[in-house]
Amino acid sequence: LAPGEAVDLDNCAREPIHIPGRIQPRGLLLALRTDDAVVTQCSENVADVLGTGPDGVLGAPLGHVIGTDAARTLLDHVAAVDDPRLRNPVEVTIPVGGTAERFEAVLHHAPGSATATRPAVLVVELEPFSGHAALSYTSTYEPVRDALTQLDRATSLQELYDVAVERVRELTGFDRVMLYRFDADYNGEVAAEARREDLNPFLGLHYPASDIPPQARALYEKNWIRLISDVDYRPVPVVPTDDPVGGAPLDLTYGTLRSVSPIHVEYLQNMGVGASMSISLLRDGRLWGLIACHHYSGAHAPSYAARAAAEFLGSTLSARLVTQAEDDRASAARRSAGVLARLVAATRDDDAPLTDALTGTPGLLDLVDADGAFVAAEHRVGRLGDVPAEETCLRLARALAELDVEVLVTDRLAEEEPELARIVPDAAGLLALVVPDGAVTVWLRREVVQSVDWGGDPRNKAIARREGDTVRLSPRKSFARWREIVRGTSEPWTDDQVDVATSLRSYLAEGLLLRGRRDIRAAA
Ligand code: BLA
Repeated sequence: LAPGEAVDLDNCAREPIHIPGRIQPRGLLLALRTDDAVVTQCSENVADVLGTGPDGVLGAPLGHVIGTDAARTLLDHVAAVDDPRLRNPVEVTIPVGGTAERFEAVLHHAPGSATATRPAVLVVELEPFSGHAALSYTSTYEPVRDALTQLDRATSLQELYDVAVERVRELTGFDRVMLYRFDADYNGEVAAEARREDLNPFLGLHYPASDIPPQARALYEKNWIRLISDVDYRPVPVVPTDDPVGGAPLDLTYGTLRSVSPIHVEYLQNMGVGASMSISLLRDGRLWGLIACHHYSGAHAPSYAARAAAEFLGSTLSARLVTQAEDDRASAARRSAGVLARLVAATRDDDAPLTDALTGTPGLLDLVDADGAFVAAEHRVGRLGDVPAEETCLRLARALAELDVEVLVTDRLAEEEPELARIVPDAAGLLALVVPDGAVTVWLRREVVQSVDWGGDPRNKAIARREGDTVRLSPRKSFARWREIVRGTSEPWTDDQVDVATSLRSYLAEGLLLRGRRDIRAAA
C-alpha cells in the first residue's frame, strides 16, 4: 500500500502476502544458491541467534555460517530428495559462541527461482529446538495413530469434524481448535470446536468471506499449514529485500516463518488472540475449510513435528471428507425416501384430512429440515414448528396459488419475492409446493444466525479496542459491511431437499385427483 492509503476490501485482496520481505522472529532465515551454497539473503536477526550479523553472513558459504557439519547435513539432505519440503524438518547442531545448540531446519526451494541458466534458491529456516522430544514416538506417532483409528470409525461428517478438532487440540495444545467450513461464496461457519472450558463457544458462528481474502486462500491451497506463534511479534526484515541473482523479492509461499499481513494481525489482536495456526482442508485441490487454532494466553509455538502431525491429520481428514459426504448424502436420501413413503401412505387415507396426514409422525419437517412448515388444503391449515398464525399462512398460500408455479425455492425471499416477504417478514428461506385448487405446502427458514460480537472478548473480559488511524477498515467494520451484503438469506435448500419435496408434490397432485374422483362418485 502507498503511505497514507486507506485499506479497503479491494486493496486488501491485492496485498502481496507471499512476498512480505519479513519473517516472524521465532527463527531465522537464510537463502542460498544451490550450486555453490553461498548465502544471498538472510533475516536481520541472524546476529541474535548465531552471533554474526548480516555483514558476516551474506556472501559467505553456508558452512561458515552454521558450521561445516550442519551445512553438510542440510546439503546432503537436499541432494537426496526431489522436494526437500517432503522430508522436513532436519535436526542440526550449530556451534553458537562455543556451545553446540540444536535447531530444527525447515528447507524448501523458493518457487520460480530456478531458470534455464540458474539453479533454484534454497530457503533454510532455522528454529531453535523446542526442548521436548519433538519427533518422539509418544509425542507424535501415537496420537496420530489413535486419531486415524478414530477418524476411521467415525460414521458421520460431524463425528469426523469433532474427532479432528479434539485431536489437533491434543497434539498442538492450542486453547481453541475450530473446524471452519466455507460455503459456496467462501463465507464460513464454525462447524466443530474443541476449547478450554472457560472460553465462550464460537460453534455455529458465521464469518464473512472477506476475512480470508482470495490471495490468502490461494496461498493456503499451496501451503497447508501456517503458524503465527506470537501475534504481538516485531517483523524481522530479510536483507537484501531483492534476491541479488533473480532481482525479485524472495517468494515465501512455502516459508514457515513468513511474516503475516498487518491487517490480519490487527484482526487477531481485536479478537484477543495471542497465537494462531491454521491447517488447510482441501477438496479436489480447492480450499474447502480450515482447522483454525487460537491461543489466548500469549505466544504458543508447537514443535515443527507436532505441526507436521496436525497437517497430516488435516490431509487425512480432507480425503475422508469426500467419501463421508457421499455416505452422509446416501443415508439422508434413504431416510427421506422412507419418510416420503410413510407420508404418502398417510395421505391416501380418505378419512383423514390431508393437513393431519402431513403434520403427524412423521411430518413435513422430517422430510425437509426447516424452522417451520405448514400445509393449506381442504379449507384447513396444518402447522408445524415455527410458523406464523393460521390467518397469515392462508394469505401466503393464496398469494402462492396466484403465482402460477408448481415449486418455488428461494434462500433470499425479500430479494427474490418481495410480495411474499411482506406477508412473512421473519422468513428468509421458502420452499413451496403448489397443487392448483388442491393444496399449498410450505417450509420456512429464518435468516441464518450471523451475529458475532467482535467487541466480545473470547476470554469473557472486556478488551480495549485499538483505534489505528492509518488502517481505517478494521476487521470489525468489514463484518458490519458483510452483514449488509448477506442480510436476509437463509441456509440454502440442498438439491436433495428440493428433489424430495418435488416428489411429494407429484404424489399430492395424484392423491388429490383420486380423492376428487371418489368424492364425485360418492356424490353421484
Ligand atoms: C488470514 N483470516 C486469515 C486466516 C484466518 C482468518 C483463519 C488464516 C491465518 C491464521 O491462521 O490466522 C479468519 N480466523 C478467521 C476467522 C475466524 C478465525 C473467520 O479464527 C473465526 C473464528 N481479514 C479481514 C479483512 C482483511 C483480512 C477485512 O478481516 C483485509 C482487508 C485479511 N486475513 C487477511 C489476510 C490474511 C488473513 C491478508 C492472510 C494472513 C497471512 O497468511 O499472511
